[in-house]
Amino acid sequence: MRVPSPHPNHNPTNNVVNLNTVYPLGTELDVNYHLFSLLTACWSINSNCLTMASAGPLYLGFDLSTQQLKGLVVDSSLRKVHEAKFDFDADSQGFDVKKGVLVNEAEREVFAPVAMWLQAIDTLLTRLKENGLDFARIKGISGSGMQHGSVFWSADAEQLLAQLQPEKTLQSQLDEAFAHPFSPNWQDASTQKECDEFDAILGNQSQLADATGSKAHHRFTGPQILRFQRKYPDKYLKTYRITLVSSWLATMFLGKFAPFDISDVCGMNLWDIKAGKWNEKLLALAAGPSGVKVLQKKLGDVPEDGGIHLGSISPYFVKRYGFSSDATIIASTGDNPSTILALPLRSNDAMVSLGTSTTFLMSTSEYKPDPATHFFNSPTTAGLYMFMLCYKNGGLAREKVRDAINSASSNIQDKNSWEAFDKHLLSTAPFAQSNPSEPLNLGLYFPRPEIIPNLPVGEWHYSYDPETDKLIRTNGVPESPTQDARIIVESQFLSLRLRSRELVSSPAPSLPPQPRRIYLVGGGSRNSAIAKVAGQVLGGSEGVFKLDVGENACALGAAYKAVWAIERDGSKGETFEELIGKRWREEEFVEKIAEGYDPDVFERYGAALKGFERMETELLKEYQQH
Ligand code: XUL
Repeated sequence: MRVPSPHPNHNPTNNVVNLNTVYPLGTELDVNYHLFSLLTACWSINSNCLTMASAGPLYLGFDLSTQQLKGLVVDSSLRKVHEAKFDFDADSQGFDVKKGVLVNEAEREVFAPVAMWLQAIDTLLTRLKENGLDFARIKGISGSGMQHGSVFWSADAEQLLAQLQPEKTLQSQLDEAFAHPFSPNWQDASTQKECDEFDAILGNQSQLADATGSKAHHRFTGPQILRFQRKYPDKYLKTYRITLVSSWLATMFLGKFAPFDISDVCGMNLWDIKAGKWNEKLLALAAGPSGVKVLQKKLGDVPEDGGIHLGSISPYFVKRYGFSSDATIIASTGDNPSTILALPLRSNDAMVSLGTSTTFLMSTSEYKPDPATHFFNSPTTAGLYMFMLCYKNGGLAREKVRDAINSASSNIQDKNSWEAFDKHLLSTAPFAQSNPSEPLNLGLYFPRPEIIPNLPVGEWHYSYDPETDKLIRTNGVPESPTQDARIIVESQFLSLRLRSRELVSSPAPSLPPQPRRIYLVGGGSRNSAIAKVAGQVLGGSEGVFKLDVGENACALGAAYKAVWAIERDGSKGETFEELIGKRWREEEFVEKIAEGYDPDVFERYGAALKGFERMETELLKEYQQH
């Protein structure tokens, strides 16, 4: 059981030390940060200070995602100083991957060659060196790995890692380090049978979600291990250790096996979050004939502290790239937990990633698991959890409506323009109501099979009267495709509101429960019309903000985690939110792009939730019968 943080709701913003202010005696200042602020100021006034400032510590965050390995370096003041990437499709040699993975359609398997990631590490570090990075200044290294993916290491691995010769590449020396050359990817869908067994073993999906934070999912590591040990019994026996992608990264830099991270371990369907230990029944299921003890040994321990210092960097990197031998390896976490570390996200703040798919992330002290959602331990702060909703349909579904609007108009030259979509999104009344006494228009638009709710490809429309609770199936919105712009965006945000409403609290005594701030990331975050509707549906008492870090959120979160782990004041139990909150320069990193909470319209969307939920339930029943 993790000990709750003393300050889970600590307000970290507006806490940056002002160099022109005389602080009263006894004011608690972060000494390290203060020093580096002074150095930075000094650097701009007097170039003689340059050597001093440029000798400060640096922190390296990796992001090993489906399509690339990225490395990003920040200083103690969270300023980005270097960045490089290795794109698997474009840069790898000898691997015939598409979008970073290999696919076996017949079994719905998706996996990545681990050797390709080894190639990526050496090339990426070479690029950072060419970029001018002085590796000797790196004090801490952490990483972000795509969640759920597993790596199966052989019994020779640790010896091979310990004997790495700096004049040779990792790829050329670690051939024998893996019991299986591939890592199952989060897009893999080969484990339906295993998921059914996971969902059943504790009783039902809700009980599995209560214990592990999620019902069984194809991509989760427990069902993947179960399938692996059945499909490859010999390789399973030869597997000495299993890591996640995140702990694989930490292992590589540590030169010996790194434990799972306290947050990423929750993406396995094996870890009992409340009890803070492995669930024996689930382990026994995944382990098969060789038994729980054998699997537990392959999995290793899970330290509670997300900022744990795992040890010094492997000599390979010291000799080959010039890292200092005391550069410390910090536990790496999953890409979604890492994303919430790209800013000092407070309890009751929400992050919405508007990419090809949609992800909703919240930091919360409430643990309220449900089969439709995910809970993970916070990657840094005991007593906090990360709540996650993961949709398959997002940007692509909106693009489909955009394309229909653009094709219907002969005046639109640029068929990829969002101008007409945005215009109709804002000029159409909420629910495309012609007047407030008419029923509301609701719809679901799924060009890809959806997880939340579990429905096939399709588009469905309903009208709903909140006064009478009457829900009727319709053929579409009155004016299609223009009004679809409003209905699809409302639909996507209504689904988020429905599923997060039990978690949000009142940001102020006079306000209804809602997030305090909504941070948008990903491609869709550039669209201020979508941001406006996000605020209307979801609220956001302080507004809707765009986190302007491009594709860097995960790597940045990893680098910030390293800053916190090394520079935190252990004697005071300084939390990630406290330390990063003090150093984060809000005006540089985020931009307010919409007002957020609007009382009248917020209430109208609230009244529609019952109809929205009924629409989903009706469709779920209809499709379960098929
Ligand atoms: C989350 C998930 C993906 C991966 C890859 O459950 O499967 O977001 O983490 O990004």
